[in-house]
Amino acid sequence: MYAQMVKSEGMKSRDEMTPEEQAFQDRVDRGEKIEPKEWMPEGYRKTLIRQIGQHAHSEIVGQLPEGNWITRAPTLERKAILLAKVQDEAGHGLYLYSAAETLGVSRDELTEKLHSGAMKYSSIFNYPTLTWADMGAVGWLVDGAAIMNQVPLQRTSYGPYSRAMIRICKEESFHQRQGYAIMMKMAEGTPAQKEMAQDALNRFWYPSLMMFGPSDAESVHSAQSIAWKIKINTNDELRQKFVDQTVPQAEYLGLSIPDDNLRWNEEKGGYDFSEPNWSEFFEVIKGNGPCNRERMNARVKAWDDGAWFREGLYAHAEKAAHRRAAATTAAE
Ligand code: BYC
Repeated sequence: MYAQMVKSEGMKSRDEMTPEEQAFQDRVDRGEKIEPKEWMPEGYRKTLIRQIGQHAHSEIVGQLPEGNWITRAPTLERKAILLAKVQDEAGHGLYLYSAAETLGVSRDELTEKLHSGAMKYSSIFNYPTLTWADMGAVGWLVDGAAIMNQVPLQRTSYGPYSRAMIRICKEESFHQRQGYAIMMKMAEGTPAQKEMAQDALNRFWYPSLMMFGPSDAESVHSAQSIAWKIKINTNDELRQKFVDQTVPQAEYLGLSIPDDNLRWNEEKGGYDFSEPNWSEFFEVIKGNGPCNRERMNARVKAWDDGAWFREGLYAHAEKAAHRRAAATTAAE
């Protein structure tokens, strides 16, 4: 049904594991949570830092395409809702950076790696948001895909990541609903509004399918991450679930999924659908998507512009520490 998963580089069979690694794998297999100070294989730690760090970066960069619409939201109510959603994304980024920090990496190091291109963020945020209907499509499809991926991650083996996911998923569900509500309003509106909704769906459909990552046959990390329960499902499994969930929602809106090959497959109990353009995906994650440069420039500028504020906080912390030390000496 799905493409065969490839063996991840350096993945060990049980016989090749040290006794410590075997005991760790047994804990994961029993469904125990791994906590920050406990022993873990170096590869497990590195994989988590990569995935949680990239997830955090996605939340932060993900604010940009929507933040762009706050000043142009059509009503005060829509403006307040969008503002709250974008603030939620900032909060998600912070929970996730904190979860990554429990693995011995600092937020500054992760930020530096994002800015130098050594770490990625979700491909989806390299596409432009051209009309108000795009806010609907982003909430409906992008947050919808994010939830499909993140609900199983609530059961991931690393404690701090799984707990962050529980909180994040609650908020993501509201995000998806607000996106669908915008799409409903537009789809029930004037012919021009309905056309805008259809155009947004046309542009965001395939990039949303790409969010789940390459096909299982091309996914280099899946086999090891699934064995360690860092990931719970394969990329293709989640993509299929997303399509099956989303097609009836599009039908309810009276909009068409831009895929001539889309049809229900009784035998597999799911839809057959066209794959996204994978060469476009690999170009986008290499940094050559429509908005990669714009997004990174905006992040680097925000970081540089905030330098004076971080320096002020460090100076204040240093002064406070001096004062505390002086008070302790005086009391002795
Ligand atoms: N974009 O072996 P694979 C959100 C990279 S947004 C960019 O399958 P893995 C939000 C992958 O990193 C969603 N890069 O990797 C919603 C790897 O390269 P590296 C953020 C991608 O890690 C609304 C290479 O391709 N969610 O939440 O097993 C508003 C090979 O792939 C992508 C998460 O991050 C992509 N789409 O599986 C605001 C969820 N796909 O690292 C925010 C947590 C793959 O070796 N992450 N790559 O250089 C995951 O579940 C997994 O990391 C992925 C990829 C399914 C994304």
